Amino acid sequence: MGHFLIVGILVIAVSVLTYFGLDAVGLMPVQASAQAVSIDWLWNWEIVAISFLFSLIVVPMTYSLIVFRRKKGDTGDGEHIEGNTPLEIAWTVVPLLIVLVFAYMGAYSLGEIRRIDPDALVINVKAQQFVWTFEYPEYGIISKELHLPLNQQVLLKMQSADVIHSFWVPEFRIKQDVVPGRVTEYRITPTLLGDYKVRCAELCGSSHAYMEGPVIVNTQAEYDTWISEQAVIAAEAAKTPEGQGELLTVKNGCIGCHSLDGSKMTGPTWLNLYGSDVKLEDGSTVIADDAFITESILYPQAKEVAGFAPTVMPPYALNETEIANIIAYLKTLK
Ligand code: HEC
Ligand SMILES: [Cu+2]
Repeated sequence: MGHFLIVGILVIAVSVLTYFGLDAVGLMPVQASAQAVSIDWLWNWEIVAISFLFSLIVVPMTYSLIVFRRKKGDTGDGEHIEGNTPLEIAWTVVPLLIVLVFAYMGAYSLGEIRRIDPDALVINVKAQQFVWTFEYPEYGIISKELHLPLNQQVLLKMQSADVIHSFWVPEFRIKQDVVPGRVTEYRITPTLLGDYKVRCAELCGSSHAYMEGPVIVNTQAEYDTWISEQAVIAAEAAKTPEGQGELLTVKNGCIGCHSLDGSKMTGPTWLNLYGSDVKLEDGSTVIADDAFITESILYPQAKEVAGFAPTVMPPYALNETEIANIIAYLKTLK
């Protein structure tokens, strides 16, 4: 009986140490949403169960290896044990109960996460290779930044323009796939002011790793200011061809592949593009004039720019005015 008592105490001690050890590693980033609370609660109990199971296996095994190791000169066989019905019933029933309890806790947590606020603020999200764009339908605003007001439930209606992406802000905990051909929903109530990042969590192509966008949780007042500023910017931009061109490049996600600051992304930078000499894959050079840019938008595969994958840019069926506006905008990037 002495062995059982010692092993029992050791199992409890090692469980506690494992639990606090795992806790100290700080596996989770800050908790920044109401939905994160029930997820972290469930996660915590899972860590408790894992710590206990780990120690339940490792402690008796280690104890047996040390205490019951073969004595010098002992060549006999160990005692032969044939079955133990109460033990088998116990190790069937107890895990079954634990699994049922966790199933209940999981369902409860899912219910908490899916809780619907009928007054949720709706924001449309577009995912495409390799950029996130956010549209505030009530205000006609399109932005690369997702601004959210504190303590207000937001309903993101997410669509993909090409392949499967996945919307993931680790601090909010919830992750949701964005699947072409349907609208997936994601509800979140931010509870902590701060700057976060949405990351694409579904391998979606060559620049998947860079498919990130800023997520900013504001106070209601800051949020209102941002919205009215953006509304003014959008209204101003709509008045000039350059402004409309810029909006089109955000809306169509061009800037997910083309940088404005000279850095190389999936596509060539647009800084000083207009009027420059562009080297093509076949060794020739063309001038980036209206004709070349128009062709590059309508038929991206017609001419291959040297050093870039020829097939990644999808063709865009934009009309003449839209293309003229984009060209007007490209001219301003000097
Ligand atoms: C998925 C990435 C991607 C997106 C989105 C994309 N492009 Fe491109 N683009 C490229 C790549 C790669 C090239 C170079 C290879 C080629 O010629 O096809 C390119 C080339 C171009 C060129 C030719 C030359 C140059 O140096 O830039 C123009 C102009 C252009 N894109 C405009 C656009 C516009 C306008 C949009 C949005 C309506 C857009 N692109 C969206 C990847 C992209
Ligand atoms: Cu993606």
